[in-house]
Amino acid sequence: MLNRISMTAAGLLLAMTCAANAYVIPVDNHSFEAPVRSNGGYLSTADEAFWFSQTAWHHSLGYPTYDNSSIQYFIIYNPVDGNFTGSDTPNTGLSDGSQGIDMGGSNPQSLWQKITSPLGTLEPYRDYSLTVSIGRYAAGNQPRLELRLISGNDFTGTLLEQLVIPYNTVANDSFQDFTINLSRLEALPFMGAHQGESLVVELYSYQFAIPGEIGNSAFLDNVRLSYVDAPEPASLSLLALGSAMVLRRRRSA
Ligand SMILES: [Ca+2]
Ligand SMILES: [Ca+2]
Repeated sequence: MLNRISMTAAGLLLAMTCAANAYVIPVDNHSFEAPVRSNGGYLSTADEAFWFSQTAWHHSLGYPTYDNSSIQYFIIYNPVDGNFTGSDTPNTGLSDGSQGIDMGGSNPQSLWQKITSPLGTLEPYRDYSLTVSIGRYAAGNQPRLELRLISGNDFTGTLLEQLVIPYNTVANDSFQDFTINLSRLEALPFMGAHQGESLVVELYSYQFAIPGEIGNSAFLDNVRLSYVDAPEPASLSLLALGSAMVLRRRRSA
């Protein structure tokens, strides 16, 4: 009896030591709290030097992040109460911190922002997870958005997974987290040609681009990327061995 219990425990312990570990992949300025803006403040052309220093950020116009003609923009913004209830100082109304991204423009076109922080490389046996907080202004409409996880060492990269957030999915004057999950099984078909390529996060907005969808700027905040290490084949063998030990002891009981 004692032997049966100890053998079962050993099998369970072996299985447990193969359990997955979660890792956070740092994203530069992921909550857009720097540089600090006053209430209602946003980056302007005077801050271009800041944007040009942010090599991890790539705007659809080829500008680092800010287009001084305001046709398209991706600006760090400190909202006011008129944007979100409670977002004047002390900014209790936002999803994370005091600032986020106002992504929009004045032209009927879509725009994108890519983040290459660096975010590490695409590797097998990992379950990836990307989460972004999306806000809808109090008196506004949330444009159709797409979150994308891409592998590639240039802008032509390969789309691994994406999430479409339809027009006005987010409730008025509120925030909602949206998550893309790329499981190891979904990732495996990309491994032959794309393993080891850089990971890229893309934020895509259909600002004014879809007839009938009268959008305002998108408000984005708190970009989070992580992965869970899944067992590799060698570990899977150990896991199977552990399970087999448990099963064998149960059968012989
Ligand atoms: Ca923030
Ligand atoms: Ca504020």
